[in-house]
Amino acid sequence: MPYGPPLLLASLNPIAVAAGADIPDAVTIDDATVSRSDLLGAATSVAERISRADRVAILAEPTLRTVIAVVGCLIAGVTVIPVPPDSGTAEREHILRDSGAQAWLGVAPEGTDLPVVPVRLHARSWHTYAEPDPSAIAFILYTSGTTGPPKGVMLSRGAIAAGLDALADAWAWTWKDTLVHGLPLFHVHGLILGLLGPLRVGSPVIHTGKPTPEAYAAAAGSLYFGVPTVWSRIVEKPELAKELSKARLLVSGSAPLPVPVFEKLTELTGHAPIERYGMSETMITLSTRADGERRPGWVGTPVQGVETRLRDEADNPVPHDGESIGALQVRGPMLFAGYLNRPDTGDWTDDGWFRTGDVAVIDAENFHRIVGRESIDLIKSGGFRIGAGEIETALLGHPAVAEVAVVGLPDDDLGQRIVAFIVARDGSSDALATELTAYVGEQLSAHKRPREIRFVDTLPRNAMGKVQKKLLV
Ligand code: MLC
Ligand code: AMP
Repeated sequence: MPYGPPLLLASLNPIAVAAGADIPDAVTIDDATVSRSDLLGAATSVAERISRADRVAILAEPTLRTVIAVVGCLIAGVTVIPVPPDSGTAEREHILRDSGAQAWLGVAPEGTDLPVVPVRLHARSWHTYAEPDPSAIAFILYTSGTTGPPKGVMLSRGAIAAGLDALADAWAWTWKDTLVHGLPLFHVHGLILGLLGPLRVGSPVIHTGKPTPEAYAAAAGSLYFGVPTVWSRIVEKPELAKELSKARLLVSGSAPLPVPVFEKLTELTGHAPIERYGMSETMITLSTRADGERRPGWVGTPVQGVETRLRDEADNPVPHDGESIGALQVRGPMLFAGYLNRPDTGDWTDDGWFRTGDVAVIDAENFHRIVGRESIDLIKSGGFRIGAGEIETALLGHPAVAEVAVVGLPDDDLGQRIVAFIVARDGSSDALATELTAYVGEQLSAHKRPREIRFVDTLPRNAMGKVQKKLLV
């Protein structure tokens, strides 16, 4: 019973849903399961309420209400701005101001100035809407750059459809799968792949709330998504990891999967994990395949429709010889439509390739290995992308902080952990470190809090006065 495009959420095709008594349930989340019919009815009721809006903000808690709100917007053609539920005041205000969100849909944070449109779980409507144009922007996802506040990545419906179809092809993902994950619903991984993917392909999805080893083992799915931190926590609990041997495919992405974790997972589950590489800006462009080689430390070949190339510092081609390192550039139908309000960020080449900011190696079989990031100021911690500049700006807002430099240091669990080197104005103390950590959480969001604060007398600077972060890492 395959579903097909042209609808972005093909498995919610109203005719198929009305006809299909044997269609599997759509989404299990927050201990509630919703059928495709109930999801379509509730989301269409949301669509009726908001169809005159252009852009709405959704506090992206992992709940049924969030799912219904997102689907309602996609039915009505209203752009969604997912807001991290734990975002602090500065980050949330920036997202709302920059995006021009007109209302909160569903739950709203206390003290908001915007109107709040409720999402009623039991309301139903069977009105039908025309499918919006593929160029319409479905989501504006806020993601960190090296400096400044997060930028709004505009993803069109057409890009999302192309990106999901490429993954269905690479992973042989069909409606017969059951996807399991517990990732946040405000980034590409958890939201676009992990929620829209199943709603396009037609496979049920079980969201576990948090991506714990216990919840993954208990969920009994066929397809699992996780960031490397999730997989490394799973292999530390061999009895739980073994439960995943019943699955078809384990997929890792958002950050480098350490080779020992790849090997341990293979040993415990009998499945060599699929690794795939992507960005908020590009969705997933590289992946190993369900029917192909899986090589520890490598992220596979370009997915359907994607081309890649390597460039050196003088913009000359770098050979694809499995050893030479170059800046990775990509192009393909799943790329974003630009950063909102920032037309000239210089991330595109004149001939239309996107500069990923990652450095990579490509071999003769077109297999890719991600070597690292060009900038020391982009940190990946637990799969979250975090700009050092954003945390530094937040910390400089605290009266006790004279100077600060934030870096990512290697961490077995998180890949990198955020460490802030601080020159304090009036002496340092453990209490001040705790206060500063909490202060970042109040301004930004929980995962942007430094894990460690190191008080120093001075920061290493070059002759120009610029902090030399390489000396700190
Ligand atoms: C965390 N804690 C802190 C702290 N940081 N306490 C004090 N100071 C700090 N700095 C607390 C937490 O609040 C929590 O407390 C406890 O420590 C454990 O925190 P943790 O180690 O962060 O674990 P957890 O909260 O479980 O988070 C790990 C994780 C999370 C893997 C679940 O990092 C995660 O969801 N990552 C997914 C990121 C993601 O989806 N990225 C995709 C981007 S899209 P308590 O009390 O709450 O237990 C993308 C494109 C692509 O990259 O390619 O996919
Ligand atoms: P984000 O914008 O949060 O999507 O982060 C994108 C960044 O995550 C990329 O530019 C890479 O640096 C990193 N990344 C994503 N997937 C992988 C992977 N499989 N291996 C290594 N790095 C990855």
